[in-house]
Amino acid sequence: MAGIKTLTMIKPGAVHKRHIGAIFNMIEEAGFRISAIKSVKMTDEEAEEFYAEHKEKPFFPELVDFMSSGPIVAAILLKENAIEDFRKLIGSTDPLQAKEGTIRKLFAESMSHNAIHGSDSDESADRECSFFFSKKEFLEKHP
Ligand code: FUP
Repeated sequence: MAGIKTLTMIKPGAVHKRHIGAIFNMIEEAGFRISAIKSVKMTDEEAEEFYAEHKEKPFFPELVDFMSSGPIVAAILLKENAIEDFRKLIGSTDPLQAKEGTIRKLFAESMSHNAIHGSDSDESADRECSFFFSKKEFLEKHP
């Protein structure tokens, strides 16, 4: 069975533009429960670790610079079929390709400054949730 949790980050550009409330409103309206939430400013090293799978990509330095340029809001979200449903809600990585009404279509500035992150698999969700939160900081199940 597909897992019920995913990890999101509201990225520095969207935080700076004061879109936190509007984005979490869309997330809750779409049926996700916010199981844990925090605001942190990542160091370069932390951003490198979070995005380690992209280390060899040409966009990696820009991605790391951007993700450590200001605070982000990290949250664990719970819903049946969380990974797939959340990726539908946020839309394509490139906002030009993202469907109308998706979070990236509404709030992203560009491919690299794309407003929001969503885990791409249950394995990534486990790793990413543990990256930001200790086990006692979040629920694994709907209350
Ligand atoms: P996504 O899972 O939709 O966040 O997309 P990816 O894992 O492919 O990309 C991770 C991050 O790298 C995204 F936030 C955007 C950035 N990226 C670029 O800046 N340029 C690219 O060509 C691809 C991804």
